[in-house]
Amino acid sequence: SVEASIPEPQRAAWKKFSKKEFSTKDEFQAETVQHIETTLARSLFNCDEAAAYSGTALAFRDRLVIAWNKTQQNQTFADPKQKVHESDVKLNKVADLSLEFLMGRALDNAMLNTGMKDIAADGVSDLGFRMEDIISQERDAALGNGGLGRLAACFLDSLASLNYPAWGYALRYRYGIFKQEIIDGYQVEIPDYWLDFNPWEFPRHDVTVDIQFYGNVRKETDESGKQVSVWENGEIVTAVAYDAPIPGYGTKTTNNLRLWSSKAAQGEFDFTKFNSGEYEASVADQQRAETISAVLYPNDSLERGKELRLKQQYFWCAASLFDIVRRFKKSKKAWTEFPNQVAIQLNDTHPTLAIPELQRILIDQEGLEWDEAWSIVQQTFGYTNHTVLPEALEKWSVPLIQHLLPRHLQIIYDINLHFLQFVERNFPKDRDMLGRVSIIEESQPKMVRMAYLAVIGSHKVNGVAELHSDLIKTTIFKDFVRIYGPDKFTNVTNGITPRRWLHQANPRLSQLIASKLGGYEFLKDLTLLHKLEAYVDDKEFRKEFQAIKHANKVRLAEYIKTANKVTVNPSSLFDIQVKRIHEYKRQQLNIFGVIHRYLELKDMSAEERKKVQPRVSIFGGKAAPGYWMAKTIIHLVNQVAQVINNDAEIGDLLKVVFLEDYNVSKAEIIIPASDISEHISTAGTEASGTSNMKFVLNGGLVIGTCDGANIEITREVGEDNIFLFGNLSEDVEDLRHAHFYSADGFRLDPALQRVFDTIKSGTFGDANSFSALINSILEHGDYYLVSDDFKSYVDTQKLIDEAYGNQEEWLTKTITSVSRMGFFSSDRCIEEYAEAIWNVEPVLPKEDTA
Ligand code: F58
Repeated sequence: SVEASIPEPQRAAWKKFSKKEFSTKDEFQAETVQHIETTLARSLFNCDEAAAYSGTALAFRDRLVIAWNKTQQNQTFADPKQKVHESDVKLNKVADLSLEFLMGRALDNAMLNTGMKDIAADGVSDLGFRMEDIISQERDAALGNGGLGRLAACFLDSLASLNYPAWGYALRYRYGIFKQEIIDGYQVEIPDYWLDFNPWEFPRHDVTVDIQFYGNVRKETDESGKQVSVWENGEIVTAVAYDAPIPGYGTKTTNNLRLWSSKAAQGEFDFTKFNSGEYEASVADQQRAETISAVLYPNDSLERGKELRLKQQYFWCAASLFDIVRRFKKSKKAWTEFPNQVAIQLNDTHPTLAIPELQRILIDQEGLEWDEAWSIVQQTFGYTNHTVLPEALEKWSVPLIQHLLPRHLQIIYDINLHFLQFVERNFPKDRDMLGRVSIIEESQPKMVRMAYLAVIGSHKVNGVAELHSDLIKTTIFKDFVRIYGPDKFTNVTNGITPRRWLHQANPRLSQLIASKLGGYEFLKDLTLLHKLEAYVDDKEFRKEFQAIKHANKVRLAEYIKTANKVTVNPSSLFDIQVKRIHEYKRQQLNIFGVIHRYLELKDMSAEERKKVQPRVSIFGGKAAPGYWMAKTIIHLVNQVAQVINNDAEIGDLLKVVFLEDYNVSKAEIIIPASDISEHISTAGTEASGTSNMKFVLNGGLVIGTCDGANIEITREVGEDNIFLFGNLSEDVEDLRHAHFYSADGFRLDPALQRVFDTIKSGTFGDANSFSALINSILEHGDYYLVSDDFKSYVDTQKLIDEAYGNQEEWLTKTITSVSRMGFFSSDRCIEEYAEAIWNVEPVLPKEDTA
């Protein structure tokens, strides 16, 4: 039962020695030095920056743990004296199931969220170190691919900051997203073994779950004469919990991120083999088990249907659900209470197996009837969709699921049967409908459509920006809107945490804002930024705002100098596109635009060149290892950089930089330094985008298509403060069609033709390397509409050069935009989820009672 384990008479002794959170510089230093000397066994004669980081991190970890323990205790069982109703007993109401949490570094975040950074910086300085150097010793926790994983991380920050009782659940990958090296202009992938020293995690060797795979299903009749299914003879792998504290900003609430690690189940280690000298065979099983959580899949869109990926998904869903159910059962409540106590949010379709898994637990293990169980399941889950790209929609082959999860396949078929009967009753005249909406695709082999299963098993489905949420209703889930009605579908426009993406990444700007708004309250209520608009004409404020932007650009220029050995002038216009490399995100459009700019510069006389706005085009991002076209784009960017940066005639007028190994901690340096950032996806393809929000919040402007959250950013900042271009999503289909069938053929803009001719002439190295890229446009239908949008893109870039020429007006645009970004806080998202999907209230931290 949920009871504290120390009996009352002994609690006094316990409390006497119960550790307090440090709150002064002296206390911080004492903790840090103690950790360096004892935990790390170092002395003042061999304490390097790495050791100083470790000591500081351990001191902060201790501080977080104290708050974390209290939070968990407070959220799990309320003080009986204060308890009014039984329903006051809260479980972890929200479980965020996400295969990815792209956390980045934790120390800086922990210091800022606890409000202890200044004290700690002062403290380490006394000990002979600079805080910046210490912070940069930490490796990123890179357990994600891109936007989806980073969104989950922002949500954890907001959930804790808003005092929601919430846990994140994911896998403890031994290898996060690969490290990218650029060698001779090509991407090379290096494994990211990040766990050498990770002070932020707590192994919970006592919190384990045995997970079954394979085996067979037997029907049997129980004592009451009821038919039950028994799943048996499978292979068992154990899930071990590793917990990491998630501190809220300006609150004691510290939530939990639980990561599951796989290991061989007890008894799996074959002692007889070991004894008879077959060491290799005896450890083989162990290694096979550990493989499950070994590595994050680095594909950011294409679904590849690998068995190990499906194993990861089930392993993680089953362990997390077991954990949630175990805690619920301790409360001894009736099962009908489950959806009132627990809300489970599915971050994309990756955790969809949690739906048949919960149904299995309820009917096979808890003995509920199908309908009763199914109603609980549906009320429990919410599903967030992040893409409409057909190649990204998950499908798993029926034979594979049959082999790996035989009982789940039966349940999926039963879910489908009930669902199709329901559809048939309601749409008796529409026979085609059944085939269209069936969870099972009648292909060869048959496939399970995970998105349909997720829609059917959830009570709410949401998209991540207005346009995207409209699109899912008219495309991939059109039939489901007819079946369930429009209310099942909703929108929650994405957001970002202002703590990391303003306060941490851009401390000087945060401080300037605080000085005008009378404190840091805006970090908790970002809508307060609107008050900044009153200062748009304030000379002092403008000067400081501009100086901050310049300083951030100087910092990035220094980084570029060290990393790329390229000198860029910080007074140039910094034009940045950093995100995963993908054809739909159209880095190719950007680099073609750069080549076009280069050709125009080369055409100019020396006199004409004097009037040109100097520009630095900065790219960064990883390509999925098997995505050749994306790798070709990276190669082209690097080749173009090589030529342009070494063209003495061009000098500072144009520089091109590809930043290696883009990740969260690099984003924190890159984003505050932009003048323009590029969000130029083919209309209708980028579900939301979230870096667009980060760039504008840091005083940059956007060049973008009418896609994803760009549309809502435009609505907030005003059309004059964003550079929109290109075709609209409603015209995309017709344009694609016209590429193949238009009567007057495929006509290419002459400027783009010239860009292609230049590439083909070998200016940027072997033309054959880039033929696939050009042919995808000229020969294969230009699916991403690069040719259709090229002219509008380069014309808009011209407008940007002109606008940037008027620095005063530019500054007005950027300040105005920052002040209008209040809507895009992830706090707003979380409140929308809490209200419209989870029906959950915050649990305020209790005052210290010890
Ligand atoms: C991204 N999806 C969307 N997927 O592309 C972006 O528009 C949106 O802002 C963001 O989600 C947050 O909603 C995305 O990042 C992945 O990386 C998946 C990783 C696992 C395989 C499938 C894609």
